[in-house]
Amino acid sequence: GSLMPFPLCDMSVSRTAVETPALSTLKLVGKNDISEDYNGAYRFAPIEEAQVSRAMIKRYFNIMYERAVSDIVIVGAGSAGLSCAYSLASRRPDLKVTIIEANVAPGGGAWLGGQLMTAMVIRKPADAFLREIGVPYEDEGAFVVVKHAALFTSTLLSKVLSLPNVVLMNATTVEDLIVQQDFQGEQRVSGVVTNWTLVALNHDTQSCMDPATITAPVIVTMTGHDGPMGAFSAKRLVSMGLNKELGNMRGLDMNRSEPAIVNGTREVIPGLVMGGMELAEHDGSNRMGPTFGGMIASGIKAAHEALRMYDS
Ligand code: AHZ
Repeated sequence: GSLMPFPLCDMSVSRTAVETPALSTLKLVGKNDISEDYNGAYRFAPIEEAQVSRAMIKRYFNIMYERAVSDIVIVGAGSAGLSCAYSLASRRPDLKVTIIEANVAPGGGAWLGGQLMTAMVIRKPADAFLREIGVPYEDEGAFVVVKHAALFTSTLLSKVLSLPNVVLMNATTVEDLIVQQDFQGEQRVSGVVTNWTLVALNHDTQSCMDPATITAPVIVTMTGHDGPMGAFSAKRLVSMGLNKELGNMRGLDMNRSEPAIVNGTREVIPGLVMGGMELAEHDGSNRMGPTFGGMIASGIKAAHEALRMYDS
């Protein structure tokens, strides 16, 4: 039989013309075709396989097409990147905020507290952010405790993804930075080079699997401390000669580390804001271990920086 067309849907990001069959050809689902009867008569609306594929394909590629030019790109959806995304996109619904996350699962290291334990510690005054997004906690004086880090991360993620101006492309790696020279000869980061992570992981086994690009006037990099994926931009700035050397993350000192990361979150080279634990590798500041107020506040500071740059 001929395919049933997909229903027309409200696509807030569709600027591309997607061929959608005329409404008149829609096979309408009658009341009798479906049933939510749990006594053995549950019936789904009829569907054809291609409808499912097309429902995903047209959205995914519409998004890639539309976000090839974004307003602000955030690299890394850990606690810092997600806090930045929420602060930015909730305050500025006019901006196209695009998050690129290498992993399938967004959230970075924020699904657990320390040593695979579940509670998440957040020092004051960063607890204000928990009230803003509606995450309950226990007050222990100088800090608060969320009963499970996953409650923080899943709530924040759902708030971020609910914002109509946010796009999250997970399983997608930033492989390089676009660096252009302006009229004064100054080098400026003006975009990111992307590939599907599974492709990026296979550059040694397959030849020439070229990437795509996303350009934006402001890039925020929050890829975490060094590891298999982390500190991406901090390391690339050094290998490109835009920074002499990595500062390298220092040993743990909660009291020095958290304010250093928050107050140091800034435009490290034109067009590029760096924050979260990636900044510890860039600046050579301490790590803080399993306390997340610094990541939240660094994300908020990065949002302020990004807006200042965008609006200037
Ligand atoms: O997958 C990475 C993670 O989700 C992602 N990422 C890294 N490189 C990427 C690339 N392209 C796209 N090239 C990339 N995505 O970035 C995310 C970083 O999240 P994270 O949780 O690792 O970093 P964060 O700075 O948001 O939070 C750090 C949390 C830490 S580490 C620490 C310590 O070691 O003492 N303490 C805290 C609170």
